[in-house]
Amino acid sequence: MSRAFDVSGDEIMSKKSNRRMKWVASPSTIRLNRFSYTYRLLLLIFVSVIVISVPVVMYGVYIGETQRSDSPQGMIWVAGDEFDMGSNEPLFRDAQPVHRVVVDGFWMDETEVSNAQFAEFIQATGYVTVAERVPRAEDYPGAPKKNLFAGSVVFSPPTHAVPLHNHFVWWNYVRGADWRHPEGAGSSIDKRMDHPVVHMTYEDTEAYAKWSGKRLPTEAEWEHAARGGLKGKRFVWGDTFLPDGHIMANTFQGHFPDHNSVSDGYVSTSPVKAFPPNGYGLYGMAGNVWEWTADWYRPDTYPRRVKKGDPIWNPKGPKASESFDPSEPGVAKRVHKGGSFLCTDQYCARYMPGGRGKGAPDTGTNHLGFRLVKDAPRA
Ligand SMILES: [Ca+2]
Ligand SMILES: [Ca+2]
Repeated sequence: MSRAFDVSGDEIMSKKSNRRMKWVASPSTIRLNRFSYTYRLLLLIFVSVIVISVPVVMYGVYIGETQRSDSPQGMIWVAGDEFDMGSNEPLFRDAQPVHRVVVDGFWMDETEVSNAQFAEFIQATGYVTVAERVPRAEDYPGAPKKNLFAGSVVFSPPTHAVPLHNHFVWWNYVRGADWRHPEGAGSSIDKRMDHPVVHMTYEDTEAYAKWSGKRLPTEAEWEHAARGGLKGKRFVWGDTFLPDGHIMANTFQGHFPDHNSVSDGYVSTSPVKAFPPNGYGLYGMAGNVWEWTADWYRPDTYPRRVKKGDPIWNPKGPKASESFDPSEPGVAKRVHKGGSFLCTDQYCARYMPGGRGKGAPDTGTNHLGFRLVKDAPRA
C-alpha cells in the first residue's frame, strides 16, 4: 500500500512541476525528496487517523447525548433539547400559552424517591421530617394551641358525592401522619418500602437533596423529562389515555372523591415501577404522587415569560416574593408536577405533562413526593 502511494506520489510530483523535476538532480533536492516522502507518510497516517476517528467521536457524542456511561446509579441522562412547554387543555389555564423552551441536559432519578431510599437517608443522618415536629406557635399566628400537633394532610374521602369546588371536604390534617405513617398513627409503610415517600415538605426534599448531592428540578426540566422525547402529546406515553386498553399510570377511577373503583389496582400509592416508564426510561412521570419542583408558582408565569421572546433558555420561574395563588392569596407556593393517584378525568387530570399543580413549601400530603436531578460535570 505504501509502495503504491509512493509511486503514485512521485508520479504526481514529477508530472506537476518541471521545476521539481530539475530539483531531483541536485543534492538538496534529494534531502527534500526524502523529507517529502516522510511528510507524505505522516500525512497518510494523519488522514487515516482523522478518517477513522471522526465517526468514532461523532458516535461517542451521540451516545453521550442519549445514554451516558457515567450516569449515577438509579439516574437517567435526559439530554438537553428545545420543546413545547405548557398545554392547550381548556382546563389548564395556568399552563398557557404553549411556548418554546430550551433546557440543558441533566440526570434525573429514574423513579420517585422511594420509602426505602428515604429510610437510608434517615438512617445516615437522623433527620426529622417537618411532619414529625410539633409546629411552633410563632409560625402559625392565630392557630388554636390545640391544633399545634405533629401531623400532616391526608386524603379522607367522604362517603357520598360532594361538590368539587371545596377541597377541604376531602383533606384533613391528621395527627401522627408522616412518611412512616402515610394515613396517620396506626398506618405503616412496612409493606410499602418500594412505594414513593410521601408527606414531604419542600424543606424535607432539600435536606435529602443536600445529603445525596442532587437538587430539585426546575419546572421546565421536569416537564421536558416527562415528555420523554415525544412532541406535544397529551400524555407522557402518547395521545390516548388507555393505549390498546393498557393502564399506563396510577390515577383515580370511579367517582371522585367518594368512590374509587380501583381498576388500576391501587387505591393510594403504588410501587414506583408499577407502570411502564416513558420514552427516557423514567417511571411515574404521570400519576402515583405529585412531585415538587424548585419553581415558585404564579398562574401567569407563562404569559409573563413569553413577553421576553422565545425560546426561553433554562427558565427558573418567578421570585419567591412574586409567588401568587389566586385560590389562597398571601401564601407563596412552589410548582408541583405530574398529578397523583387522586387525579381523575373528572377532577384534576393533571397527570398530563403540561399540567401544573402548586403547594405551600411547609405542606406535605399523602399524595406528594419528589425526585431529584443532578448536573453533569462541566467539561
Ligand atoms: Ca389508583
Ligand atoms: Ca409522579
